[in-house]
Amino acid sequence: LGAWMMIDNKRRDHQQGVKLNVRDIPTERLKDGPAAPEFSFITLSNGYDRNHGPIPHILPSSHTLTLDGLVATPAHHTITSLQQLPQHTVICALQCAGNRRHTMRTSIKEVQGLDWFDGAVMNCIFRGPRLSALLRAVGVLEELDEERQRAHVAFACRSQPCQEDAWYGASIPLARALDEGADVILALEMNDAALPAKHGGPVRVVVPGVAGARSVKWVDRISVLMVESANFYQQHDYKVLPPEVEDADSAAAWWHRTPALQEMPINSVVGVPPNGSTVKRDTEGMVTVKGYALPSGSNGPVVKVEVSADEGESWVEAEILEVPEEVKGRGRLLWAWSLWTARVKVEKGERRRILSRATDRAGVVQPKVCEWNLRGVAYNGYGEASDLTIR
Ligand code: MTE
Ligand code: MO
Repeated sequence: LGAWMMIDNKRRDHQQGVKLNVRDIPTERLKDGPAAPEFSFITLSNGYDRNHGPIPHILPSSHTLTLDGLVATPAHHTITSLQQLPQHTVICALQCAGNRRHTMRTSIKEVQGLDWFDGAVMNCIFRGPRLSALLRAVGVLEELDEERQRAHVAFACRSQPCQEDAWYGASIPLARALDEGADVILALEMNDAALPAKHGGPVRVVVPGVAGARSVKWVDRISVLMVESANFYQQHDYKVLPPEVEDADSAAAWWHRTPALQEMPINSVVGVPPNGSTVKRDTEGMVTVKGYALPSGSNGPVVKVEVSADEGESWVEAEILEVPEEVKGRGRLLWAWSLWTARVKVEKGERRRILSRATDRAGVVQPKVCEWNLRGVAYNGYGEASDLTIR
């Protein structure tokens, strides 16, 4: 599972962006991962991490998880009791909703938020009990009547004071939580080892296909509610605000009217050649292009990736790489990313671009442009390597 390409994972705390209200949090704790992780099919050790507060270091033996809210019999779990339940494996690409925010900023206009390039994503093997099994055990009705269609399952981490709230929390619709096909788990392991502290160890939620913000790390309370989580990051962040909302003041009136972002859209990114690089064509005038593609939250996997070296006039189909032998058979692949490669003919010149676009199982094609939103979330315009010098 060696490194296959590098993805630019730069980000900076953009000056005009949302002011990082760091308060008492040591700045080194707010770092969001290495500058340029190596991308292999399974992201092994250098995946991004995103923390809205300090990383708590929790002894597994002292951690408890409460299940409460609209359930028949509230319950407590320990890490040991979670380990004793049937374990389910999920291979999924976990991504921050702000992945590719830099491209939205630079190709459309200024946005607020950490200046993520293309590396706020990792594709890992997660393992742990199914959320649906835990919820059934405490007596959540499987038959959802009309009222219950609006119910949410809220995840909280009360041991982490955050920049914008006293704790971290998020919620997903109860229907998704109860749907076995949605593969929501409480991960105790990542890549066949105990979940590392920075990724939420000893236990985190993993909601495949949904914005990473809902996969609450160090989760210590799960509540069935008739409303969404009241947490700041559910209510006032991670939403696709309408394009007319252009600053924080006008956003104030819009947060409660805008749905929380859940499923992420079909996406793809060009990783090789990197932006701004000089590329020498081979003897046939061809250039090798590599990248990743991300499935949408409901119609994975990615079934096709195409590449264009003439601004979208013509497209060549990329080859989607086979999944490594050691990963095959470990789980369904509908939540995983696809790594792809293509050879395209490119004209010599400067400031050239190479574009990519992915198609999902339902035939949805990644759009050329993605509508701008103030927080720069869920950007999925064509993948691009820009400012290339082709020799
Ligand atoms: N859970 C807690 N408790 N605190 C957090 O700050 N960040 C969320 C989510 N879960 C967060 C959290 C966000 S915004 C993302 S994108 C993912 O975790 C990142 O997961 P990772 O750090 O394992 O990559
Ligand atoms: Mo995030």
